[in-house]
Amino acid sequence: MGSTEKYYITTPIYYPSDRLHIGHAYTTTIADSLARWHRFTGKDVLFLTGSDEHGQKIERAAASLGIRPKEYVDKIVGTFKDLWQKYNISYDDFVRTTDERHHRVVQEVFRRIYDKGDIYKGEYEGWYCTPCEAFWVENKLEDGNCPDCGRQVELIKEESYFFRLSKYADRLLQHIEEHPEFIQPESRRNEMVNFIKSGLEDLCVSRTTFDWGIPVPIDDQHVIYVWFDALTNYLTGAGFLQDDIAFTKYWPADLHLVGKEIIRFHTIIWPITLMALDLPLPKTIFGHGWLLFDHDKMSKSKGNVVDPVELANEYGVDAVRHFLLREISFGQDGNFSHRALIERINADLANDLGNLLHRSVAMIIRYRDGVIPQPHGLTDLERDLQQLAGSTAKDVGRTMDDLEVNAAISAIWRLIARANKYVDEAEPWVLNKTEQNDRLDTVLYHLAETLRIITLLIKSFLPETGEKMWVQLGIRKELDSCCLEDIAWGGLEPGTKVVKSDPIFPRIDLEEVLTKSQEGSHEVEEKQQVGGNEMDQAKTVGKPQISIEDFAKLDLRVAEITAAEPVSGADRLLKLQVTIGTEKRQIVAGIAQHYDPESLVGKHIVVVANLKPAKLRGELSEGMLLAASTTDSLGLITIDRDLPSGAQVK
Ligand code: ME8
Repeated sequence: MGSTEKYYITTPIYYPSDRLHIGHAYTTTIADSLARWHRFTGKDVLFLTGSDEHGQKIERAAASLGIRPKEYVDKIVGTFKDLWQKYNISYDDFVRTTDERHHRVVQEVFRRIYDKGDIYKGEYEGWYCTPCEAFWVENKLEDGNCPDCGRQVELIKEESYFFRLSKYADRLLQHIEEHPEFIQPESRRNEMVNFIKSGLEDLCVSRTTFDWGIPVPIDDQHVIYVWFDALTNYLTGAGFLQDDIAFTKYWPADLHLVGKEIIRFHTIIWPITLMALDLPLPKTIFGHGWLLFDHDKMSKSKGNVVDPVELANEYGVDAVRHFLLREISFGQDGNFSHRALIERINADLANDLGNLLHRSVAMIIRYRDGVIPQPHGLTDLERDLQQLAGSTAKDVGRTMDDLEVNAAISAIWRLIARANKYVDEAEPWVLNKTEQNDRLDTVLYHLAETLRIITLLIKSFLPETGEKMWVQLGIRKELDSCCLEDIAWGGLEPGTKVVKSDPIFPRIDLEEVLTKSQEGSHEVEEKQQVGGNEMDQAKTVGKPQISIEDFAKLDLRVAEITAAEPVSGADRLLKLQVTIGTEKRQIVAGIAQHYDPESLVGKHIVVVANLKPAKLRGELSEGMLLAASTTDSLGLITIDRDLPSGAQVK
């Protein structure tokens, strides 16, 4: 009994001083993926988030609207919960610092430390940054402003209770030295060690000049300092003084995930509070980097705050989650832009993952009536794929343990890329045409089984996508009931019937979206000038030379093939539906003997877009695709980067 390993993970509790932005969603999505992954590996997870509702900042925000603080926070906290629901954040508990249970814990913590003699009464005279709710001594200010946020500080002078941080400085340094995993990443550990070595002042832990806070239990003229109150939420959420069994099980926390600007509070005030209470310290405090907007810090005053709700409504929750998890090297600052988001969606989700699923399911339907066949003998191709599927699961486990979330996603995408390559190498359409039935069975099974494993790996990061993929694979067992052991190769039962659905991630027309948005107005189309000298030296291979003006008459464009089918009665022709930017066209091409229609969908090819339309075997052809050919072979001209359809070829 009780042998299940536990994992206790927390996010910061956010200030309800405003609506949350994409930066808050960043921290919470990472924490959610870690929580989901650890549950998947069989651990008993406690995932905590919440809201930090007291303090001068909130009191002022409410006053500016002429309402009481509680009324104000109640409204905003509702928007937090809606946001987390939208982002499928699987938190187990949400602590509001205005909760009665928390109130009791904070007062008791204060009382115990006071009784021990580590909190004493004095007078504070110094600086205070209200946006950060932080005290500063004069010599730490930068140009007279808050060194953390650069904003104006206020001089305050009031009676206060002080917490003897200085008494614990050496013990804390020793703990940091002996536990390299305690503060991560390493750069932040070094910063904190230097900070502590420069000398810790005792900390003011009460205020008297406003009253929106938890009263000091021994002196109701004072309210408890908001950070002392807020940090204690991690004890409240674990059941401290309320549920001894839960608390014994979950404490200490395994991971406090926070942004780098609040690592100081978490690695100095918080561990010293726990030392004063004789409680064990959390295993790891990770201070991640900031998400910037177009390389600039997001802030309300700059008007560049990205709303996570609008983003999810526009692109889908998993598209945004994927971007946040994959794009930013965990621990470092990262950048958000609409262009980067759309490029990720198109490249990773629509192209790599979406196409793999779509064409695999389509081929199983087309060649095997939708029934996943029994595999037969293996070739090196299958052995390679199976081996990569196995090592990917291990890589994801290792990188998640090392808190390298973006590396975990990259590992999954390497498997997706390998599976796409496997389709091209195994050429199921050729196997079908040449009736190599056993081999086709093996290939189709391997595709479906790889997709099953990808689904199990992906579901911690992109939960809605995982569900959609599971439905298409037709697997009966509930996805939610699957665990790490189910990842072993061969779990997919032959005979399972797949279900055809729409593509899970339609491509987004980047140029269209960008020209609509403000960001797009900065994007000036680059016109490349080809120097005359270079052209003079051009040699022609078989045809007479042409001028650059002759060449410029051709409107060559990137087109995406969205559907392909044979033309009845014409064994050399395929009828392709393509998109060129926003325009849909039909092109008839003589490539049927070289390409199976199924293998073409999703490809980005080059077409002559201004060729006069013509009819071929009664079918309208509005353009011509470019291909290289010899007498017995033909290859389409494709694009080696992810460029949107409609892009000019010149
Ligand atoms: O600091 N990029 O709350 P807060 C990445 N109440 N993460 C960001 C971000 C950005 N641009 N902006 C915000 C507080 N965050 C206190 C915490 S905990 C006991 C008390 C995330 O509402 C990041 O996790 O200001 C950061 O630490 C947190 O939101 C700050 O949220």
